[in-house]
Amino acid sequence: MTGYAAHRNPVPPQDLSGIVGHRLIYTYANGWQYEMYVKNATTIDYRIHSGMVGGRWVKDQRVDLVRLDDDHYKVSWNEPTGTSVCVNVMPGKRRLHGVIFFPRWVEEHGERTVLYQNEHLDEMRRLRDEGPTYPIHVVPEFAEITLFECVGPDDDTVIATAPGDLPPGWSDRTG
Ligand code: FER
Repeated sequence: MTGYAAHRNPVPPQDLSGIVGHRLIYTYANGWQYEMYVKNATTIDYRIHSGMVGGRWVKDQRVDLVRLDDDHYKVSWNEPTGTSVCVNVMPGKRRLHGVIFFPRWVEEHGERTVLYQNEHLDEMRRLRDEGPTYPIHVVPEFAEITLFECVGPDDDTVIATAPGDLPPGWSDRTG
């Protein structure tokens, strides 16, 4: 057994109970307001209250969720539209950092993605495959988490309404 470096396990403890089953509402420094429900360890539902694709909403998006450290999680995924997202979440600090990687066609025609995506999955994949994909529009922004609440896992009623059909001021609730 020579020539092989023994190495330590790089994975920190993966207790996800501090984020699974929670709803977050947050506003990026560019003013875009998002809501994410961490439905379980592999799934999110979300709504986009304002910004480049405000009005868009999605259920059951499969994600990679990891705990990086105390009060620090990372959620990463790729959308049927081709958009990729990585979000670092620090609930206790009410701090978040997201990087969104938009394909060129979404940057040019974001309005085509403003819908309840679950009813248009084949259309989104077709638009993704038609492109254009490049150059990718990279949007890295910090955000303040204005609401962080435990609502319990696997609840389909947490995000069940289009962002535009909520009562006025609904996303302003803090806590
Ligand atoms: C986020 C940033 C971007 C987020 C979702 C997106 C739920 C999705 C973007 C898109 O597909 O248009 O923080 O959180």
